Amino acid sequence: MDKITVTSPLLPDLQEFHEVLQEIWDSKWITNNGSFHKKLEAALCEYLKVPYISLFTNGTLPLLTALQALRITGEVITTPYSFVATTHSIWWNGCRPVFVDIDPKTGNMDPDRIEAAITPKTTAIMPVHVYGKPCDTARIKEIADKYGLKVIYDAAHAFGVEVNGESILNAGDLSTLCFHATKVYNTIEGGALVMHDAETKKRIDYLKNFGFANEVEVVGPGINSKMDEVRSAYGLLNLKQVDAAIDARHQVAIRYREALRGIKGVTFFDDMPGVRHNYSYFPIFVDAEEYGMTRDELYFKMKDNGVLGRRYFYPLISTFSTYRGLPSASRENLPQAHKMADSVICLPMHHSLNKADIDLTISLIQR
Ligand code: T4K
Repeated sequence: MDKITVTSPLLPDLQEFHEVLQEIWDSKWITNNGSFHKKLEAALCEYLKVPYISLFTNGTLPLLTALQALRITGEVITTPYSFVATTHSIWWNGCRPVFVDIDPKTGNMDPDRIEAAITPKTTAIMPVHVYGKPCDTARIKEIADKYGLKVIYDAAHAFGVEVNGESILNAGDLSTLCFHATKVYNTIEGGALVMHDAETKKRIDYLKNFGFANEVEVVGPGINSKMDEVRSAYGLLNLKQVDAAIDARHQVAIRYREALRGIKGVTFFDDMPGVRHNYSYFPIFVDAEEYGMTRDELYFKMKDNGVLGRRYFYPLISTFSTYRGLPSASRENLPQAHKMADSVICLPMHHSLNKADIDLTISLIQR
């Protein structure tokens, strides 16, 4: 039996990829800000409607580098309901993550809880647009401005997401992207930082290249996180088909919603008004009492039948050994995040799901 996986990578046409590989081979320039790297940065700025972008080798290094670039120290307010890389980036920068509970209506950090978490040591807020659902960026900006804090959005899930025609990636001081194979848009492994001005891009471009400003000057403790030419070229090809992939995902979401609406004990998010969603994930939430089966019972039943959903984001980051001793990691501080983590299943969601895959997934939930 073929398994139906939670996602499947968007792959460029192999013949077209072969042609660009030939070009790279002929040029003998395979990394370090080559021509495909430059072309992909320009193309992504246009597609994403952002002024400046810097490519990275994955989605974790932009998080690490953003905190370095803004010289963040002390405490960083963040959400426990994310992939673990979000909090690890704070820890790797020698800062202390401070967890704030989520808003159950979106899964994102609850802005009403941020102020109570601010201390004299707080220097930044790192929210996540989880599942690509936009955070309340206006409210977060208001709080950040009031207390003089920086805002770095982990926008790993928010490729192409817009609110009232504007990219969500323009919110905050910096936004990070992830182009992993499992995402809506991928460069196999890859990522990016989005910034507002050329000076910040210059600094970040130095930092991702060991801090080199020129052949002899190192202006900061940089790292190596440059995207190479092969993945940049692959990324250019994938950009041509990402809109069609998002449309296909949208159709899957429509079908899931039609079929699952009205099942007692199963809820899901609807689209938000004015938002161009990317349908990166399709989480459902299982209320065991109402549904008559626990989340895990349903999850393993699906698995036994070849439907491999995933429990993103369970367990919560705040429960992992590195973080569970932090005062903000207590269960009492994070009731909504625990509730969501304990009830979620992300259903298969990708551009190449067929009718039979979708029908089987739905039938297993409908019982
Ligand atoms: N911030 C946030 C909010 C993130 O979600 C992530 C990454 C990051 C930061 C960090 O970005 P990166 O440093 O990873 O670029 C996956 C991804 O590895 C990870 O990128 C992603 N978030 C996270 C949410 O999910 P796993 O461990 O669930 O992936 P895996 O290997 O189990 O794959 C899931 C399914 O995808 C497989 O069952 C089948 C399919 N798949 C996967 C791969 C790798 C394929 O069909 N082909 C493939 O090549 O973590």
